[in-house]
Amino acid sequence: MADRTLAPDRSEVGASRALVVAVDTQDPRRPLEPELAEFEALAAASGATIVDRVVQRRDHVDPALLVGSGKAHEIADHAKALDATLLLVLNDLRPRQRKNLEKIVPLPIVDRTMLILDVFAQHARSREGKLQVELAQLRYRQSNLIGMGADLSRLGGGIGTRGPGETKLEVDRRRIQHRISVLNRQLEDVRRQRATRRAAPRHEPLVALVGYTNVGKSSLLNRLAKSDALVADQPFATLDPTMRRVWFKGDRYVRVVDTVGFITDLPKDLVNAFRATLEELDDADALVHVVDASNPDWPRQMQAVDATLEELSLDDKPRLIAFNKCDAAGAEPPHEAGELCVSARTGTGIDILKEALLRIVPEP
Ligand SMILES: Nc1nc2c(ncn2[C@@H]2O[C@H](COP(=O)(O)OP(=O)(O)OP(=O)(O)O)[C@@H](O)[C@H]2O)c(=O)[nH]1
Ligand SMILES: [Mg+2]
Repeated sequence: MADRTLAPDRSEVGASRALVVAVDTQDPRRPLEPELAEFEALAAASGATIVDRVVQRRDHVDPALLVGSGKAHEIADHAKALDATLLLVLNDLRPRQRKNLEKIVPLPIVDRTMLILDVFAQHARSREGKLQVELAQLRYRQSNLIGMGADLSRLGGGIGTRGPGETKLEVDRRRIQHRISVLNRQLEDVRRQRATRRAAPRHEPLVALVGYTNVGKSSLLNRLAKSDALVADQPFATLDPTMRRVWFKGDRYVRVVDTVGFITDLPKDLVNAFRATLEELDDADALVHVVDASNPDWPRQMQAVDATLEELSLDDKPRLIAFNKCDAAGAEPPHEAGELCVSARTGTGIDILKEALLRIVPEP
């Protein structure tokens, strides 16, 4: 039976009035602005209203509090004046920083990893996807509990919830651990069933669309296959792989699968968790890396995708790069001549993309 008290906070973020906080360490390799814009798009995707943003420039994040102590009090006052109900912190928080910050700003604090998990929790549709997200959320909560000090351990807890001599923290840990084992077992069942389905003989070539989130992978699949997979102007609209056949002249076709989008520093647990997608990628004969040519941030996004593909040992597959949204990319396309420039919206370049697809997959 599901332990309701451990159900993910669905959704702490949705319907909140969020004050966004970021520390800018002015690292020239990681300019803050695109990351902040992406963070706020994630917040919007999970339903939050952003009331303001506070950015503090410092050489390093404060190890005890993230921001300076004066800044923390300023944030508390500002949050109160704006009626904020949530603090959204761009930088990932160590448990100690979270605990200290909570003492000064009396609001729930959600960091980037939790925000991504929240969007995933709201968008997961398949049973496997839902189990995977809950597992990742609990793992994240577990790693935060472990860091917390003993002073939390005597709080809360009702009659009968605690074994002899057990602290609240120990009870929480035990229940989380228990729920994690249950989820792992259920996931194994779902995966076994999927493996059986996949075991059918397949000689049909498979191409996977990969790319940063929101670049237009689902739109491109729809355009290629004349289908209607979910398209939305928000990160992580697609979480479960969607497969379609794309037909060519003379009865030839390839299967094309649309996958979950990548993002910089995707939480490790989520990379591992989205096994259904990863299995499709493993099976793929070739990859199409879709890039959003209209987004000035495309080079950073492209790099993040390349890094993830390498981490997943997928970088040796035949690969095409397709610059999408060329209709919106302005007069000066950002890519080099000779690269594929397409628009899922207008259909420009789709025929050329199809020809290129045929060239990178093996003959049937
Ligand atoms: N202008 C323009 N917009 C596009 C094009 N292709 C997709 N879009 C828009 O980009 C947004 C994201 O499209 P999706 O197809 O959902 O992108 P995705 O890569 O599947 O996104 P996730 O599944 O969320 O990772 C939507 O608002 C689309 O309408 C294009 O060729 N040109
Ligand atoms: Mg999609």
